[in-house]
Amino acid sequence: MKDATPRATLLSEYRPFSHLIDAVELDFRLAPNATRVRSRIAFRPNPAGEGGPLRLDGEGLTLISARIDGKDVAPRILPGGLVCEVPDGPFTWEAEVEIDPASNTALEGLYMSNGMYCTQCEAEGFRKITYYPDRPDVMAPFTVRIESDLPVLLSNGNPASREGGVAEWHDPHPKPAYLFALVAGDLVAHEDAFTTMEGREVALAVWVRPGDEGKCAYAMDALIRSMRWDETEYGRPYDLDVFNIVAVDDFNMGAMENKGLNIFNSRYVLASPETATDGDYGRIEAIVAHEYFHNWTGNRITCRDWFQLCLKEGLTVFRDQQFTGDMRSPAVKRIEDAHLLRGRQFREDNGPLAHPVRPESYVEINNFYTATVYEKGAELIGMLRRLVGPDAYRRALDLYFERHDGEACTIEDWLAVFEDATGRDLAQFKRWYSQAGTPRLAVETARDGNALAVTFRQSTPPTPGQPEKRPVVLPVALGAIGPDGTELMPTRVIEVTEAEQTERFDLPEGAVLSILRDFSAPVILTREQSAQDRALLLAHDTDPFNKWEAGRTLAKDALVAMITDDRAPDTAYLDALAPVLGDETLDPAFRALVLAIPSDDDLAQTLASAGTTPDPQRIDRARHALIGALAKHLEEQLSGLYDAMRIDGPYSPDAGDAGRRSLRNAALLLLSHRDEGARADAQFEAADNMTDELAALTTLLRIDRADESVARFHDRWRDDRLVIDKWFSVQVMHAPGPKAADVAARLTEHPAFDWKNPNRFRAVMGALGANHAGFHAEGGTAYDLLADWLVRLDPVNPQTTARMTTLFETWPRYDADRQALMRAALERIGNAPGLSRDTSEMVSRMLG
Ligand code: 0A1
Ligand code: ZN
Repeated sequence: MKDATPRATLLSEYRPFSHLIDAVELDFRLAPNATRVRSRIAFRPNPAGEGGPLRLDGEGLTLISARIDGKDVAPRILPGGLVCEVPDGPFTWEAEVEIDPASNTALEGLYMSNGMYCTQCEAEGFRKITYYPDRPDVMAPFTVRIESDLPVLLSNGNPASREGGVAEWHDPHPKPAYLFALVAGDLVAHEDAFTTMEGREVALAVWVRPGDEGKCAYAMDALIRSMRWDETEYGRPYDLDVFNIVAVDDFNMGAMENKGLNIFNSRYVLASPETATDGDYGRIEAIVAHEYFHNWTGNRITCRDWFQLCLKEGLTVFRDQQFTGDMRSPAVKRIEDAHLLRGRQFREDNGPLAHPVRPESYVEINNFYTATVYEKGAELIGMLRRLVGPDAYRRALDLYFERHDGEACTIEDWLAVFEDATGRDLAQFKRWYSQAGTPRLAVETARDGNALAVTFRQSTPPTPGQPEKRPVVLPVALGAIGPDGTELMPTRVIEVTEAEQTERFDLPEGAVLSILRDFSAPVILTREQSAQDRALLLAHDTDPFNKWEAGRTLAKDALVAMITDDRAPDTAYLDALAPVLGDETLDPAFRALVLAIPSDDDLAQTLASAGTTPDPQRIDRARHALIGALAKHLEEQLSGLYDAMRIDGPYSPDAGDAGRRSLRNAALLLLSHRDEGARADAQFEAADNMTDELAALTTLLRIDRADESVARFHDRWRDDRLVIDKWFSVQVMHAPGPKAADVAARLTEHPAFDWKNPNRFRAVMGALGANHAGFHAEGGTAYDLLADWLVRLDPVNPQTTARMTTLFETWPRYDADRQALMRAALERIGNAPGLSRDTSEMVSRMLG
């Protein structure tokens, strides 16, 4: 349990809990300001524990009564919980507490959103509901009784009874408290059913507020496909008679995998063609799958302690990535994931917040739901799979499920199943879990008679608390293309394990190596390569990731030369792009990715890691100039694509149509630099779906001709909260740099700016952070605006505040003036009276 003064929790200090729990019964009498929670818990001593009194976690609870084996007791109440002397053997603990869900703006524990009760218990929210050992290694079956006048009363597991205003639920699967959930509200269901491979009939429901029931079909479809996929790909059937999903408007994160009762941020459930973009549909599919897959990777097998978070998150992200790849295009998915990893995780890994995939210390665990734990964690699973092969991977997973079902596990347990299933020693691989930072992989080639000698040098820069790094295991997938474009060497995987290692390949003069195919390891690859060789790979690489990567690197090289040497846009790059865009054998979604220009933040990161201080204004200008040049150079082709990719007929969110729209809308954006927005104006008027409507609006914002459309969009969608989030967001995200802070400040005065709603807050402030030229505009007004709002939000919602402070994490990249301004903003947040533990940990880590 925690003290009032923040103190770090250490992995090395893990001790098993003193007791085990055989059964938990909870009884809720719901009332907005005075909910009563009665608990009855059957404890017995844990043979692996160290004895001593019973210590239960609890926060913000009013204890009404406590009894042991029916006799009143008077536990000692401490800041983070209570301590009570208990019998040596088994005993029953009973307590009644009162809590105030209506005043719970932090959205952890039991809270209210639009008149509905809901819970969020991961990571340590259950202690705000009742006194309990709120740690993932204490697992128990739960029975829950809910008393309320509200028509829909839900909890985990299977429904046991429903009479009058009382519902009872029973969850037979032992679970940790962080998977507890309760929902009560005036909700309507979109229902369906699923029969598992074992023949179990499962009733499925997506619960939403009345009026939203027409927007649930896609989430339900994604759920059914996820259930089937987990059976066919991992042999994992569902294990209860019901599976419920609830959409809630006020939610700190994306969604939560509570056993049998997933709770979602409504933006990841609700979709209709008119209101959701292709991107929204894709995210709904992925997140529904992610939460569902947690049923086995997270719930049936959970984490021993929060340091092991990547055990469930890395694996579940990897599984949802595989799922999306199977549902859509594996190549496009891999590019998108690698791109996201570089944008978010490399940014984290190369700044003051760098931490290992399995951290060893935290003050507030909620601050460690990071891109490193999730996305880099998933990369580690992908590397393991690549190293052992898909068949051995499947055997190892079968062993994992068989050996550890019902347990709370560690990374050691996870690696042991791979060692046992494959006979492979993973001692060196394990460094990936403990060593922070992004490895650099430098590659040099030399002729050696008939062979090509390829030397790999790996190194990882120091990160906070880790000055020295050791070599890691890098699966490097590579192949080679001949000067005429034919493949000379199909993909093979080299294991780079040494700091320096040379491999020889029998390849003729002129062969062009394609290295790190499929982005086979999460590293920064550095390599001298001519623009000509890159153009050859862009035209002919058989590996889609490296084909895309070649174009990307050409674009970056062109941009870097424009930024640092004031060069004109490189026509070689523009010429190399044309044949790919026109290649009709290529998936339009892939072509759209090739056409995307690296973002300002990506360029800033590229410059910084090459030792150049990024200048946000110059980056912005160069990017604009390249876009202008591209539009001019390829105008005819883009115009042809814009027409050819048009879809006649009703909207479908499937990958094929979505790909066509993404290519068409990428062309639209470029063409707006030639037609002054004429096509975008027309598209904005004619669009019958949100993807095209929003793309048109964004395009008009980018060329600063959107005033009228912005007003029209608002009038059209004023009653749809999720669309209005988009309205807030795009205006800030695409405002011209110097205006962004003003636009954001003006929007915070809009009557619809409900800043206590995390989605709305992020729509404005997250967008400000994402507008690179705007956030880093001269004078620091954007930094100040964000700092003001974070200081205001912190007492209301510490978790969201702490997450949003990461917009400042890149401060060390910039010039002395900006560094000083960003640090001053952080210091101001850090000095706010009564600052939460969440935010103060983030600020102090960033300031070092
Ligand atoms: N486990 C969820 C995400 C989640 C994590 C933390 C939360 O509160 C601190 C809430 C949700 C997932 O991976 O989807
Ligand atoms: Zn997850």
